[in-house]
Amino acid sequence: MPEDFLWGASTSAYQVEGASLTDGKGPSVQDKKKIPENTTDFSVAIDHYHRFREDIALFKELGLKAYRFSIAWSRVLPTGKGEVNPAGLAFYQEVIDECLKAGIEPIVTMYHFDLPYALEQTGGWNNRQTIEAFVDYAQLLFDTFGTQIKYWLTINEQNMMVLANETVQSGKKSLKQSFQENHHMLIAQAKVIKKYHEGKYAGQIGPAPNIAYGYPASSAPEDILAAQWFNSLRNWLFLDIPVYGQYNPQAMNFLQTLHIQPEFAKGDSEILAEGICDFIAFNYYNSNTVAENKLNQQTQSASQSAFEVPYFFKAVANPHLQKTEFGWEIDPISFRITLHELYNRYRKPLLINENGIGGRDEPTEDGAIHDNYRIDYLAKHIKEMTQAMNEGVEVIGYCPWSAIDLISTHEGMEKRYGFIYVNREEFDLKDFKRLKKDSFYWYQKVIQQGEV
Ligand code: BGP
Repeated sequence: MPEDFLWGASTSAYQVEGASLTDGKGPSVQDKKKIPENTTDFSVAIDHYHRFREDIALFKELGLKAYRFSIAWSRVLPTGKGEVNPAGLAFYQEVIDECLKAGIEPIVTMYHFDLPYALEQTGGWNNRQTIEAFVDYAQLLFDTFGTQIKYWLTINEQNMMVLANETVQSGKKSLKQSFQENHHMLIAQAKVIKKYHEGKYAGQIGPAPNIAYGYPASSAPEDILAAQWFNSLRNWLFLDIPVYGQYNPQAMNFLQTLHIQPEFAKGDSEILAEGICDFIAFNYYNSNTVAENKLNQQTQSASQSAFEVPYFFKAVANPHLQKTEFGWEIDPISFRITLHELYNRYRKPLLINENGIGGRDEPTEDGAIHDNYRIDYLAKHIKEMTQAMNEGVEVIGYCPWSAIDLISTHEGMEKRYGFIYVNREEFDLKDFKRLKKDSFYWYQKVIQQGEV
C-alpha cells in the first residue's frame, strides 16, 4: 500500500447528524419524505451534531487517515440559496478542524440525497434554476473551506437517484423527466468542477456514483448485449461525462430510442466538455447480473439497484453468490472487476467512497459486538482491491460504509453498517452510547499494517 493511502470510512449528513431543524437548518427532502411505518425518521439520527467531537476522537483511535462525510446543503443555506446560515457553516468548520487536528483528511461530499426542500418545492432538478443554486452553494463551500479540503465529491450516487428511485420505478415520475433532471445535475456538476479548477484551489474534485459492473447472465450473445446496454446506462453514462465531457454514445442511443433523451439548452455541450474531473470516487456494494428482456418479465435480482427496461435488459439473481441477511448479493471479485473496468476505461485515480455490509448487531452483556460477518465481507473486498492494485489499478483510498452506525437509507436503524455501535433502537433512543465492535479492532490493525 502506498504510504499516503487514504484508509478511511464514510457517513452522510442526514444519516448521522440529527438536529434536522436545529440552529437554523432548513428542511431537506429527507426531512419531508414519507418514512415507512416501522422505521425511524432522520430527525435525531445518531445525534452526531452534538457528539461529533467524541465520534472524531473514536475515528482517531480507529486510526482513520480519512473521513468522508457530507455537508447538508440546507444546514448552510436553509432554503437552498440566498441567505447563509452562519451556524451551519460554523458546525462544519468545527468538524473539519477537529478532523485535521486528529490527523484525519476530511473528504467532503457536497450533496448526498438531501436536496433542500425549498428547492424541491420549486421543481427540484427539473427546474434549471436548481443548477445555479448548486453552483452558488459549491462556491460558498470553496470560499469557506477551500484551503482546508483536498478532496471534494460533487453528488453522491446520482445514478441511483435517477434509476433506482421509487417515484420512477412506480411510474409516478416519467423516465423522460428523470433523465432531464439527470441532465441538469450533470450540467451542475460540470459547472462546479470548472469553477473549482478556475479558482485554483489546492485540491481535487470528482463525481461519486455507485458503480457496479453488470454481468451477462449467460454466454448467449443476447445476454451479453443486454449487459452492455445495462452497463452503458447504469455506469458509463455517469462517468463518460465528467471524464470525456460527453454522453456515452450507447446510453444516448438508448435514451433516443425510447424518446426520453434530455433536451439540451444552448451551450450545454460546451459546459459538459469543460467540467473534467480529477479523480473518480465511487460506491460499491454488489454486482448485477443481467439478461435479455424480450418478454418483460419481473426483475428477480437481489441487488441494491436492480432495475429493468422492457426489450433491453432485466436484472436476474446470480446463483453463484451468497446474500447478506438483508438480501443483497455479496461479490468481492466483482469489486476487482469493477476497479479494472473503471481504470481501463478512464485512467483516473480511484477512491472507494462506500463499501460495506448492513446487518443486525447486538451487544453481548459485557458490551462487545461480535460482527464477524462484517470483518469477513470487508476483508474479502480489501483483498480484491489490493489484488487489483497489484495488477495496475491506481486506487488512492478506501472508505467503507460506515464509520459508525447510522440510519440506513431504506431500513432504518435495524440495519447497521458501522465499526462503532450506537446504543439506540428504531424508536427507543436509549443513551446513544458508542461501543467498539470487533470490526473496529480488526480495521484498526488493517490500517496499521496496511493489509488484511
Ligand atoms: C448508498 C448510499 C448510502 C447508504 C448505503 C446503504 O446507496 O449512498 O447513503 O444508505 O447505500 O444503503 P441502505 O442504507 O439502504 O442499506
